[in-house]
Amino acid sequence: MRHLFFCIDGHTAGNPVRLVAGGAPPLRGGTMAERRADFQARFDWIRTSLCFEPRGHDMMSGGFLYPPTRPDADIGILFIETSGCLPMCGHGTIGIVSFGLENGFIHPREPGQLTIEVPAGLITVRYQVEEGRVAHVRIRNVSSYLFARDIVLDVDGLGPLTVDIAYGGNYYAIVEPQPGFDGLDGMSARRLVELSRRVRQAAREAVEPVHPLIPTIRGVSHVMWTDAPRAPGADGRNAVFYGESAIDRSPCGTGTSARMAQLAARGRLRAKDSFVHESFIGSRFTGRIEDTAEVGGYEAIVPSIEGSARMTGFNTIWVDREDPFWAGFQVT
Ligand code: PYC
Repeated sequence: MRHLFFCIDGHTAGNPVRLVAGGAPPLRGGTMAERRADFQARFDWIRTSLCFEPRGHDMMSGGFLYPPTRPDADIGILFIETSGCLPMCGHGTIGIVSFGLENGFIHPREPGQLTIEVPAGLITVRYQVEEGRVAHVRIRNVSSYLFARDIVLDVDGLGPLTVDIAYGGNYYAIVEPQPGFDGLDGMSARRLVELSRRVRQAAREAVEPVHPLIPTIRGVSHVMWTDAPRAPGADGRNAVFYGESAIDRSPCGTGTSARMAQLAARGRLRAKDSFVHESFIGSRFTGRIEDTAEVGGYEAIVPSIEGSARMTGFNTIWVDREDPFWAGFQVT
């Protein structure tokens, strides 16, 4: 039996985005968070077959468009990635919105803006079209906050490492330069993956953050290594680890949101400040603190992130149950 998926492939700031525009399974649930749980319970093979080898790779990431479950939203997005179904994905949203608009899969009620329901809540997007292309997308993300500061982890090979844990749609362990981590210069992606696995494991043993309003969002899933910027005009640089072996090629939307929340909580950024974030490959997102907020008793910010995406092609993928690797595989 062959399952067919029509995909629009591309990237946001260098990180892959696969918009699965045809083949989305019908999902049960009264919210996108419930639909996410239903997808994970009944259709996770679609994620693994489209994201893992041989149809994907370690960084593969994307999502499906759904009708929203609430009247104030234009669309719903379900994210898929090598690590699972993220509650929110910033680079994914920029790509999905761009490719969806450019190919007529998204019809905004008001041109130039969209309200989108994602498993982590409601986000809004503003975009500009230039010569038929979506040139820029700015996401007003979910409220983001610093969950814990100065957690000391004993990391094999690095010694004690002090991290903060912050939420920007996913929970991040944020590592700043310190004894044990000199910064990103001279660090290979391979070395970062190796160290990140240990840092994430140690962080998971130390704390289990749970979102105060959406308890299905829990646990440290990502590790962000930070450093001073390289290029003029940037404010910071990062390398984000996700899944089992991925270093984000984009500056990471939820990671930039978490970083801004951490810096705001530490008094290093203020409301209305912007924050230009460089990725591991030098691509950029421009973040901004739009407002202050509160998440279940935590002081929070409302971050926004701007970036752009490019399509690389259409991809009709089939998953053939006779294929020994129909559900995909990973090599770690
Ligand atoms: O942009 O939010 C993001 C993201 C999460 C994982 C990879 N990119």
